[in-house]
Amino acid sequence: MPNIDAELDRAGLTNSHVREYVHYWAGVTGAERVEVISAADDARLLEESLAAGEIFPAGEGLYYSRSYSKDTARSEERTIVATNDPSDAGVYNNWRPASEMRPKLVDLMTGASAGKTMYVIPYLMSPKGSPLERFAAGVQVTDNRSVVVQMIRMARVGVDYINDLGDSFVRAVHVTGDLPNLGQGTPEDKRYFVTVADERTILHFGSSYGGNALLGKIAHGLRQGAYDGWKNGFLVEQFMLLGITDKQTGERYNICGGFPSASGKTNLAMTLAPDALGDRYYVEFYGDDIAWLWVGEDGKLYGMNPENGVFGVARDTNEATNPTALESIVEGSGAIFTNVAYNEKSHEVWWEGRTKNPPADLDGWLDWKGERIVDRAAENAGDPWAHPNSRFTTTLANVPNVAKDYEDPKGVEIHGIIFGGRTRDREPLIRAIYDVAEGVYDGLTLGAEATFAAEGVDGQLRYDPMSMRPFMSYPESSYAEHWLKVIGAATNAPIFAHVNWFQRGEDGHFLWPGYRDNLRALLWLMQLKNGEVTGVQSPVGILPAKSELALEGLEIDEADLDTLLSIDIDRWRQEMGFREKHLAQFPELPEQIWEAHRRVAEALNAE
Ligand code: OXD
Ligand code: MN
Repeated sequence: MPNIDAELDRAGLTNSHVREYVHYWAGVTGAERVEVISAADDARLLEESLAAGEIFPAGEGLYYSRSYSKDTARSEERTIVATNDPSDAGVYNNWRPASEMRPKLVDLMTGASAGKTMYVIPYLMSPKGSPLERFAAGVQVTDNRSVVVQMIRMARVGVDYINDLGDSFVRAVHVTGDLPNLGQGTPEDKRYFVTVADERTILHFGSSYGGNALLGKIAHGLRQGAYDGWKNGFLVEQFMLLGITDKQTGERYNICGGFPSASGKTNLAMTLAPDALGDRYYVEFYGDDIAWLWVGEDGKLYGMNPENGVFGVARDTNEATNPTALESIVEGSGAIFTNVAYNEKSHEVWWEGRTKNPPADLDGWLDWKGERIVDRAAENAGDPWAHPNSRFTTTLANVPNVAKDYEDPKGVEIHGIIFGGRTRDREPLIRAIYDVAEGVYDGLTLGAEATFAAEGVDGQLRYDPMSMRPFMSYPESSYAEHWLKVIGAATNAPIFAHVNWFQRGEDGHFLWPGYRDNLRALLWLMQLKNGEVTGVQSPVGILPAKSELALEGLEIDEADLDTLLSIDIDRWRQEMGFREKHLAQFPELPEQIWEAHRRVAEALNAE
């Protein structure tokens, strides 16, 4: 038996509820040692991980790691929200009774960390002193050192964050399991990623990668957070958050928003003003993946990024798409790359889209699985070098344009909420919505285009309400109702907008250049909210008049611009049918949402 109390004493972990929790899980998992972590342990843990061959050097103060090859992404089918109340079951949350899941996970975890160290990571998913602090505290126990160094980057870590919080902490238990023998993706799959939301307990077994293993991030920061928010009057969303300052007028706007996967959320979150507008506008970064939103005592809507780092998708990150990200992973930043390609001789890393072509000299290069590129069989020559979900992990403090007040516990006032679809046609560059119910309706019908051509429904979206489909922890109708309630309580309601950077011409070319130029759409939104422009009313919201968009320094075809600033009524009418079916899945959806749907449908029919 490890001497747990001696270690808890050494670390100054005095919270008796946490101590009891650590004792319990050390007993279940059979760990040989217990070690309490603080952020100050980072350098030592990195040294130990390097010595153990768990990570590799990737330049001065940069690290490389590889996950087990079948453990590379979130696994929605193995992810479960469990509670003690069957009415918590929704369409997307994969609900199971807590009484069924808890014993299953205890059974899987029993003895599963034998011979290993159980690291105890006390963390906070907020700046200290936040009004939501008591929902943000957690203690992850894990038997995986790589998870620890990732968590130190993604969360605020140390015993001081939890010692005074009594029982108000999330119990986040992670056991890696015997990765090569878990039957990932087969009928014998042994993995389970369970959030027992009404017990504020997270039990993840069978992974060491990403949200399956860094429990502060997605399991707590999104799923558990959303459930707590529902019960306690705040919102938790998979949203980026940025601030724009107009240096000429001194006006400041903070915008948050959700984008389905692969729709450029991180790139937008870290964007800079286009060069031609850089003298006037300054963009600050708050967060790329999660926002918690609440109405303050002054009636304003506030938001904060609960994370302390960025776990960004590496693919296609380059000087054009996201120069800010590249600057935040430079030598000395302590960034960790996972599942990208690695050169075992030069210690360089590379991923698809980092440069146009892969390095010409193949000497020393290994793909994300650790296999030599030069030894590849001819039929595998075209395989990607990096996994599509390969990542970089870096702390917020490394991001060059991180907002000066990113650690302010008060959070920042939110002026706009955007939803970013990924649509080849129909969706204009931006359409603004003032009405709260119509804005919430728009979020609920967010989606990215899927290729359902085979079923004859080309152009149909895979709906991803508010980009929360994989993270929903309570029923969708309650989710809609909660949104209406929280945003409806704000005295200065944010303006909503739907943006789409992905419209294409008949020949397939993108009509809009994207990336830094996307800021032009958000500048217009700021000006609309501020009464500086009026836009043009359409059945689906207010579109910019051509003369209102700041187009300095942008070369764009007039006809493309016309298409970007107009809507295709026929495609929209078709879309309304798809939306109706999508929303009809959710029993007892608030009448206000249906009214918004009918208003839009009628406006389209009147055209
Ligand atoms: C995700 C992530 O899975 O951000 O969305 O890691
Ligand atoms: Mn995410």
